[in-house]
Amino acid sequence: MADPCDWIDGAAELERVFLEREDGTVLTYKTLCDHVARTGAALHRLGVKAGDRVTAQVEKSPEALILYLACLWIGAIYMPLNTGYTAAEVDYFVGDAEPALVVIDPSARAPDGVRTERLGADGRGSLIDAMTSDRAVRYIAQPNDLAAMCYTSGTTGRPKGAMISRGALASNARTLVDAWRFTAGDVLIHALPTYHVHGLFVATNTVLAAGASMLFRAKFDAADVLKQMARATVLMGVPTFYTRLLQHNDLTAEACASMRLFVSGSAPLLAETHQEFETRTGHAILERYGMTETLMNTSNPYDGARVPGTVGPALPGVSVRIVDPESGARLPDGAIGMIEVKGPNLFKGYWRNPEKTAADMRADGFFITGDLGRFDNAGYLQIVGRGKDLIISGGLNIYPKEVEAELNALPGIIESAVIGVPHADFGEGVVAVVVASEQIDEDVMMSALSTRLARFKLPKAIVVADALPRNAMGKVQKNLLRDEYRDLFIQ
Ligand code: MLC
Ligand code: AMP
Repeated sequence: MADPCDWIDGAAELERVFLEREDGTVLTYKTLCDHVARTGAALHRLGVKAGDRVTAQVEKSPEALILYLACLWIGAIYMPLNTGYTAAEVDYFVGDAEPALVVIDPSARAPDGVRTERLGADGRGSLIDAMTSDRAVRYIAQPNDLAAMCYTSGTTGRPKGAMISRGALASNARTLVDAWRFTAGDVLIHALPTYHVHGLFVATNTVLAAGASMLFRAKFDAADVLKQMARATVLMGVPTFYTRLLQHNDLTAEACASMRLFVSGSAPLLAETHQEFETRTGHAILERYGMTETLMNTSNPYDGARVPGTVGPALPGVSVRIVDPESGARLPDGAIGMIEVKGPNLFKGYWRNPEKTAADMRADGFFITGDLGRFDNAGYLQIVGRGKDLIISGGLNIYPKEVEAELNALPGIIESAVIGVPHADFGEGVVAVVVASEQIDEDVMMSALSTRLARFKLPKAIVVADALPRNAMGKVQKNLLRDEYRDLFIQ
């Protein structure tokens, strides 16, 4: 059985480029392997052992990727955090995960009671200073050993750590290399953040498993990505990447001449975006479907029709079924129901939360995704909605309950309902509808929220209402609110 460290070990003498930085300097596979083993030794000296969690809230940099791989190298569990999280949010994650080490930006406040090292966007900091010429030996791993812990919120409660095994990472990367025909000759434009599954596992691991290269960008910038396309072969992105690229007149078939593949995921790609992109460039975007807990589940085919509005058939080795959300009974072909998934890609459960793990798994090993879908006649999955109260904005998840709890805690707010409505740039935009007992200023609410919640979770609009619509059971009818405010962010 393959292990992610095989990608490192197998490349120790390769002079081939692993990544090119924005300043044009490169990191070869050989140097990558050397730095991974030396960072592993530094982690050991800092007290990290196999099975320990290492939390990283750091800007995107090659050194941050080396930290991730060094954790795998010594059998530690990498736990990336969105750089947008506030100190209050980070305190919760650190308290829950009890890491042996936290790595943060030089400018960030250190959480209490845990060993902390620094790593900046420029690849410098105390973590790097701790490196010597010592090299750690490779940890002898089992496929079920944990590789990473990624926090994700369920429909209820606070975010939970999804425990992802080494076997799941290795097998999913191999599956994607084959499905998307990756070779050592590929050059990926890497413009996604590296603290979520998409940029860290789908993009980076697929490149590593193929021995390919990447053009490593600190963040997505449409004009820059357009320029890089002349030297690249693949782009992976969230739908916002594609809607922003389409706003550029320079997006033409000629500009994409060396590109062979555009992949979209993490949020629904509008059929209009798919069609407009194909008309402008001649490329049909390949849409796939995944989750933190499951890595990648389905993908439109590399060869064959890539159908807009679908996420394609199950990937090889993955089983996907549609069931009645209440009874769990299998539904006939074509019916809409809960999407459930099983395969080597599945996570090992939620960290220290066996109740939630059990609630989300069927007895026969299928994971209940919370997404609603149906299979079309060709066996392609269509995601038609979500059974979970979740907003996906620019590929980032926002849990309405979390924002509502912060709003409800503000003085003068009686209650609130947070919804997602169509947004031209982010797909969905967050709107908060609040009922207040007194005149309350939007700016005051926003600045209070911003000390508690990451900026991407903040409402793009707050509206004050006399009351929230409720059904006979007293439940807030968010569908009515979504209808009322559906044109707020689109003309
Ligand atoms: C930034 N902002 C967002 C936002 N990103 N608001 C809502 N949703 C987002 N996604 C805020 C900023 O803080 C700023 O507010 C304002 O919106 C404008 O920011 P911007 O400069 O336009 O944003 P930008 O930095 O360009 O980022 C947009 C983006 C980025 C789409 C490029 O969000 C991004 O890279 N998204 C990808 C996320 C991702 O990797 N998801 C994968 C999850 S894994 P202010 O107030 O600060 O001015 C997963 C599994 C799977 O889902 O299947 O892949
Ligand atoms: P996360 O919890 O961040 O891993 O987000 C996973 C969720 O993103 C899934 O449960 C889906 O709701 C959504 N998602 C991922 N890919 C797609 C896609 N191609 N189309 C629609 N939704 C998607």
